[in-house]
Amino acid sequence: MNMIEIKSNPVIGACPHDCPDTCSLLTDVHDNKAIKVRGNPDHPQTAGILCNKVSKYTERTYSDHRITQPLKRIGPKGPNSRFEPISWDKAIGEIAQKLRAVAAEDPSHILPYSYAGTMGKVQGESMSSRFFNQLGATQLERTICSSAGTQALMYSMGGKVGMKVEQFANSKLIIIWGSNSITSNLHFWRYANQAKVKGAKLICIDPRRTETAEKCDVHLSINPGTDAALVFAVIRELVLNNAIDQDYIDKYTVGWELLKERAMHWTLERASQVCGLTIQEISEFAKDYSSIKTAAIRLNYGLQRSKGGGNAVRAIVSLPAVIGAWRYPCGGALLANSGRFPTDLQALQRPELLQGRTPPTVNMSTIGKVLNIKSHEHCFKTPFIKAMIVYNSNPVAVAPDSKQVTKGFAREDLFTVVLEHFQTDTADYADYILPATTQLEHWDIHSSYGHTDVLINKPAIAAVGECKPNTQIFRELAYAMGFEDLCFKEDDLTLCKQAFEKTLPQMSFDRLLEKGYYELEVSDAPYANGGFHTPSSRFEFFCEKLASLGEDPLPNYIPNYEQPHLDAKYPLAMISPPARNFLNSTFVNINAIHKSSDNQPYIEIHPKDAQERGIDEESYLEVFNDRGSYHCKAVITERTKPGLIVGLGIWWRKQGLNGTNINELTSQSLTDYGNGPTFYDCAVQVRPLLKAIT
Ligand SMILES: Nc1nc2c(c(=O)[nH]1)N[C@H]1C(S)=C(S)[C@@H](COP(=O)(O)OP(=O)(O)OC[C@H]3O[C@@H](n4cnc5c(=O)[nH]c(N)nc54)[C@H](O)[C@@H]3O)O[C@H]1N2
Ligand SMILES: Nc1nc2c(c(=O)[nH]1)N[C@H]1C(S)=C(S)[C@@H](COP(=O)(O)OP(=O)(O)OC[C@H]3O[C@@H](n4cnc5c(=O)[nH]c(N)nc54)[C@H](O)[C@@H]3O)O[C@H]1N2
Ligand SMILES: [Mo]
Repeated sequence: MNMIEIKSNPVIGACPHDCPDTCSLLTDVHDNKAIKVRGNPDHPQTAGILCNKVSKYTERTYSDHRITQPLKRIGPKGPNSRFEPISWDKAIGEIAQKLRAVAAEDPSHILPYSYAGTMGKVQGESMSSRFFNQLGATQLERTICSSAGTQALMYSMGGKVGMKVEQFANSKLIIIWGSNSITSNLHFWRYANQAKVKGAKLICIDPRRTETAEKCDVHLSINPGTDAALVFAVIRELVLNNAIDQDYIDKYTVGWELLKERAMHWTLERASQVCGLTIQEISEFAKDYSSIKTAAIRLNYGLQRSKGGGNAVRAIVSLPAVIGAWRYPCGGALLANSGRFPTDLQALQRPELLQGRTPPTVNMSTIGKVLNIKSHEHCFKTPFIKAMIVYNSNPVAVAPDSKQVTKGFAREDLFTVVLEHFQTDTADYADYILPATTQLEHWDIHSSYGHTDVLINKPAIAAVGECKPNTQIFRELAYAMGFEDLCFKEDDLTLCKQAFEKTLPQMSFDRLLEKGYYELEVSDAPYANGGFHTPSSRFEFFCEKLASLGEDPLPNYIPNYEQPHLDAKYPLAMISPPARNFLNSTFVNINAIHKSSDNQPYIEIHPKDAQERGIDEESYLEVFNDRGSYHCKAVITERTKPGLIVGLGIWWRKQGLNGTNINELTSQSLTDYGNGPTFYDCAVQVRPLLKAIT
């Protein structure tokens, strides 16, 4: 399949990782061996720059730990599992037989579980979706990352469309809000830096003094989950100082008077108490925001991982509508630009294969609960899962409340297939592990959530060992299941074309193959004259849709579920944002990266909290709450503040002390909008770990 001969060298590709930057890659190949992956200098968004982890992509591809042949479990499920090799034919035959038997009973007993191991349109949800649609399997609500923020943008703005990222280079005031750009959005940081060199002021709003916060002019160390309160106080200041753009508000928004009324209750004093900022910090921030019309806000998904996360996003994106910053290309806000891409999901995923069936849906963020439903509770709302196929995800490490998740995965009556590159925590629970190709070995096509270019990825090398693309694995499973629709025969190049063929006819596929990227022709200032994609075509401070659902139509400050205070059983707040050298739980097992990173899991704790607990630099910690306990090294630092501990990145459980990772502590409670997870809404206690380090 996909027999296009790759003659060019270097080979053009696209970074598949879940990062807003979606870089264009060049891979130098010699004798079918990938020598080096580089950033494409001709792609303006990439500008020849790659992050540390992806520049080690060949090490990951050729790692000795890579799974290169299908495996079948012969030991117990879990960290002590053992596997033996099995042929592809046998593995596919046995899996199909099992799935056929379960489907014959009720296909809703089968669940796909996937997320963003690759963001590719083809190796993500194309052939796999066709397969599960034809099967009529339970559908997965893919909420684990961005659903609260996404839903917030839908309510207020009607879509995921924001400023063009390159426009930040021209802004005079940049607010980096709930984002550690140097870690998770490096190419945005390049634009912010260009603006800084031209004299722009940079403000970072983040509970932690991140490497990004350190490089900004101002750092507002806000309490987690309190951003909406800050916004209200700022709006009040804007009103009091006559800094609102009444013309923009009148022409292009709905509900201003009601929002204003709510904001007027937020004095500087009140916000200061809730947010943990001084009155002066807030008033100066409001002054900056009111005096610079081309103010630009880069918010990221970090701030929507708490109970009121969706409301916080709605509150923040209201600010540019209040001061009319949307009028300017370099003013406004950016959370995501994914809505600018007309991806043809219909063509890729073929929902018509459901043939009128409406299978149940389960939320991936509560997989711990889903897998612990009892067989007698089986019904449309709570399907009893007997078989699960996991691809592009590592739920045992990344899903919240992992004690529940591992308990579910360990069920002897659960049949689990994992498509993977490595023996992850999730693969430890598989009945079959099927070896998947990496981005260097398969075709794909990509959009981006940070910039506005389509990218193509050509395979640079032949598949390593017996690895196969996800698409091919689902094709073979479809064949073994007897699925006859011709769509199961389409090859990956055809799928790449289908992604935009009908919806973006002006994009020449041949030119894309040659150049590697295509820049969408999209507006620089999408809301300069209103044009929001809401039902009212206006920015909805007041959302009619929410009102009709009987919910609060305005954004509000919604306190966290878990509010630590000094006298509480769990007095510390814990957040667990991305680590610079990892991508969620990907790359944590790559030595080349480990050496350049910290080589063991740790928690940052403020000197004051450490001292009170008898914790010193040599200490190992037990971090605990009612859900579980996590054992790791202590790092005592003023990057965090009293009352807040920070654990970066998602280590695999088996790399952590005593087989634990941070998601032992996080909960399955969901966000206000979008049923998202609340990873950063978590109260814990910490004590020194006395012994038992394994
Ligand atoms: N290197 C690297 N890059 C990544 C990832 C990675 O794991 N590693 N992950 C990728 C993924 S999946 C995503 S979704 C994206 C975005 O991922 P995000 O989760 O947005 O990650 P960050 O941009 O690091 O920003 C999170 C920042 O928000 C701060 N924060 C936490 N709670 C709050 C709060 O309540 N309010 C405010 N104002 N700030 C808060 C954290 O301290 C952190 O610095 O990044 C992607 N890029
Ligand atoms: N505590 C805490 N937990 C979090 C977060 C947090 O900030 N704190 N962040 C959350 C967020 S934002 C996200 S997006 C999720 C991410 O959760 P996941 O999407 O599960 O991301 P990864 O941990 O990177 O795991 C992806 C897996 O896919 C595999 N993979 C990559 N490419 C392919 C392929 O082509 N085929 C196959 N079959 N496999 C492939 C990789 O080897 C890797 O093991 O985690 C969430 N969990
Ligand atoms: Mo994410």
